[in-house]
Amino acid sequence: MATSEWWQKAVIYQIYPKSFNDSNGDGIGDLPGITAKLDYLKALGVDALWISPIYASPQVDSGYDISNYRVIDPRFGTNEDLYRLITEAHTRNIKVIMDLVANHTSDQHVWFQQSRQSRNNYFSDFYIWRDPRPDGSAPSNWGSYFGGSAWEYEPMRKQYYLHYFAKEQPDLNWENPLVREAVYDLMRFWKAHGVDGWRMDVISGISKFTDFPDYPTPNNESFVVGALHANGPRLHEFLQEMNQEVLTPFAMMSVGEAPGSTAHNARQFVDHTRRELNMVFTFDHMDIDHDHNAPFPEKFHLLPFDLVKLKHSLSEWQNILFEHGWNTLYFENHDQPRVISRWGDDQQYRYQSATAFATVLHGLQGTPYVFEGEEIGMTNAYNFELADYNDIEVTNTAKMLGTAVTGLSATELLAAAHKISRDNARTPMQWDATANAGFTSGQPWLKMNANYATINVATDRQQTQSIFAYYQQLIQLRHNAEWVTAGKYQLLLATDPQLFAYTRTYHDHSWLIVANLSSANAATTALQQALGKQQCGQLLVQNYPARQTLAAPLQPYEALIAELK
Ligand code: TEU
Ligand code: CA
Repeated sequence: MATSEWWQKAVIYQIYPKSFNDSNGDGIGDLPGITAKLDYLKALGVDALWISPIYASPQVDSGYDISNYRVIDPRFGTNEDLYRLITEAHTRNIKVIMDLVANHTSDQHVWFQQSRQSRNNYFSDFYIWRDPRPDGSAPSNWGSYFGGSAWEYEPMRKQYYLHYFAKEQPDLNWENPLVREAVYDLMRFWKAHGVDGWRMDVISGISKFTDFPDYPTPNNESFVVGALHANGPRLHEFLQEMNQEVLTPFAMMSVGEAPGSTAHNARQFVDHTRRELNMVFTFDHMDIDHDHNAPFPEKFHLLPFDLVKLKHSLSEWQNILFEHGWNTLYFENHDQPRVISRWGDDQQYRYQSATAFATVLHGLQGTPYVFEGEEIGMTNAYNFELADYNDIEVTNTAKMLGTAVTGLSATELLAAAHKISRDNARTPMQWDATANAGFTSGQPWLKMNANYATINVATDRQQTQSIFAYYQQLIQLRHNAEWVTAGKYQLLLATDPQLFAYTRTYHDHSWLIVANLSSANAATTALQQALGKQQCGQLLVQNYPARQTLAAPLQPYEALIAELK
């Protein structure tokens, strides 16, 4: 596989627009706010922005419920504000990737408003409608990712419609060619306005098993979210069609969010000979601390960090996609908590663990995604009470407390939310130590993380140990070193519980990437044995400046990238 596409040497920065920068004091981040920070992003060195949804939306699921795909939500500004942002980004050689949410729309979208009216209008088959069972109940026991049934009854049609997410997010019917053409058309519309590519929301879900067979219910659960929710029979046919209709002719980059896909079936999406997507986001490595035997919602029953599982998962994707397809590399996004709070140490070793996780991620093959605030080591928000959460996953679960459905107490839910809730990533960006971290002059839409006076961009960039400066180095390395793009990956010490170590080999030269992902010292004896005759040469990146060789043990969260000789 060639490695000459722009996105193969790129680092992409994800912006969660509500929380990035508020330009008009209404407490909500907006497009002029992003434009005002383009020089900051240029200084970091990123090549493209992925902006989470900014389209018209009732915001039931923070913009992932779209009521008009072609209009910018007034909360974020105007279409002209976006065109200006794109122009300004392009001037700085930064590309703009938009979020394509095409598995579902908002129930306020005109398509759904029409579709729900009757069984025989133009939009009737834009969504997935099924008759009730003879007893009037939902067509199947399929569950919603956000709790409860995935089916909602519509009295006007006397039918149920399908929704994988909130009931205000009805799933589109991709079997209908009119739906597919409508999606391709809106993609062309944004291309005409300068958009360079797409991040595709739950793309693995667009093709349904249209007979919706009941899931077996081992735990006596009423509703199940399982394997049938993804990878439906026509998925790859649809993606190939989309590729021919839009992606290839208009040269748009594509990254699909693919819950439910394994490294093996990921090749079906990203094998370059199949002409579907450029890359997909896996959930495998994000699932390592989810207890799959826990009651719903699984994600609120967390397991401790297991480095061996993390290495296994990431290595599988590195190995299986090598020379066939391209990886995404990420630890954070708007659906995940802060990595240093989840798996590192956000107190005593905040700088060290932030840079250590960054090192092992950015040394891999693929395109790294940096989520806003990750580059300054922002942490989870421990100052939230249950009432402070906006994330529908928490608010829905809070409604079910004390019922048989969750088995969680309020105290347990709050403790879990501090660890894993999506709002940990969604608190406003911390720019400086002034009121509300310089994010807004008004009242922020979501509570601030209490630590903004000490953790913020301005403070970090003044430190000798600056996380931002470390990210700059990693990004430059990706731009400049061919081995980072193309080198072959090999994991070392697969079962070592402290060290994540691997080599990248390119044209007979090798480089070592290693991090101690624990807060105790880690001996290097086994590492040196694994390297055999190869010696540690020049250090390219390191988060403990004094080190010159591999002789001494690696200190807590110590990380480095070295040439081997
Ligand atoms: O997420 C898809 C998805 O699978 C989520 O349920 C994910 O597993 C969950 O957020 C993890 O806690 C996408 C978007 O990224 C998410 O923000 C949306 O809520 C969801 O689709 C619906 O559009
Ligand atoms: Ca605003």
